[in-house]
Amino acid sequence: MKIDYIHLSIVKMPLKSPFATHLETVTDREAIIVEVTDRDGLQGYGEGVAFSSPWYTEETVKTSFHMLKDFLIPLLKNSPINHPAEATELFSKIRRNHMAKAALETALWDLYAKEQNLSLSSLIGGKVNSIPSGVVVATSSLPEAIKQTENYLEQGYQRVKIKISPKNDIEFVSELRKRFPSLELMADANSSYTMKDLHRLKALDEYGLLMIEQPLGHDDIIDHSFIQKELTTPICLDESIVSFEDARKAIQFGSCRVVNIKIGRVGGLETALKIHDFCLDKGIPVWCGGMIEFGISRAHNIALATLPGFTIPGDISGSNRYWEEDIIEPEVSVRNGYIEVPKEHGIGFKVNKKKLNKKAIFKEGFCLD
Ligand code: OSB
Ligand code: MG
Repeated sequence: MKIDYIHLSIVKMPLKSPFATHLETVTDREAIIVEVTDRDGLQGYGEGVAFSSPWYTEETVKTSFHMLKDFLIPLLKNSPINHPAEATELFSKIRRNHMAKAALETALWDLYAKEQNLSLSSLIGGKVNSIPSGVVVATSSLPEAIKQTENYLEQGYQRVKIKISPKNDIEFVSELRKRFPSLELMADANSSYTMKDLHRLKALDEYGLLMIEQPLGHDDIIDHSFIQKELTTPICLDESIVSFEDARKAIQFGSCRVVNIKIGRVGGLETALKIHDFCLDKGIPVWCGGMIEFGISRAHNIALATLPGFTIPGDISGSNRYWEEDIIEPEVSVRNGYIEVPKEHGIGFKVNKKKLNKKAIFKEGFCLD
């Protein structure tokens, strides 16, 4: 890969409606768009999914930008690579900062697929033409949660995830279950419970949730293994798994029965693929998590979710779930509960540069040759 130029833009857009968890309410989304251009003028795109403040992980848009500008891009400039899979090893000289690494690494994957005249999905071994789509309802109001759920089911979504904490869990889960008896329903706690709340988690067993996501500490693997033994509902880990080693340990300890894979959280597509392969081998179902993302990251998620271990609908919703207009063309759309996998090369969606520029609040370019 002969990279000539890398361009970073920070884009900012308001969400259609606030996204509320017990940790933070997101109303505006900032993200870094990475554009890599090779010697032949082909371009690959990645999206940095860190938030404006460090509520979900320790990274922010600003720390990601700093890592890209001052460390990751210079590393790539000094050590050119032939395949995107080499980026993980190269970037391992920098501790953590996974979302910054993934932003650049995924752009390299998109570019490489385009150089090979392949869709990203087929490059990584995806087989299916469409993927099932799930959606997240994130509001602190129960009537609003019911309304949104009805609305998303009308749009065809196959699975609904709600956000819970010890403050609203039984109330939300029991009411939604009563109203939607056959709904594929799951709940994400984003680390709002402690070991003392085991009775609350046990009480949720009777509602037939697909899984409970990340009940305990954001960096815990040990305590989850104790509570998983006490629950019939499968635990899914999100925040706790930031590396291949975390996934291996969580599965070997029995800390979860399902894994949420997010490319940004684990530092890139290469590691996401390794975690997928390991889980498939161990019979652990995986699904693709979401980060309230724009179309570029959404497109990378679609490609990832075409792999055989992704047996549960992910948090990959249509562009219109969050945005009045997305920065890609066509937008991601959900039809009869499925998203069609594009056949075009790379991520398979065009970036609308006019829209990207209109939404950009900061830009900087870097020459590599
Ligand atoms: O915990 O899965 C999470 C969004 C931002 C940060 C963390 C999480 C989420 C979601 C997915 O729940 C939302 C989406 O992208 O649709
Ligand atoms: Mg989660």
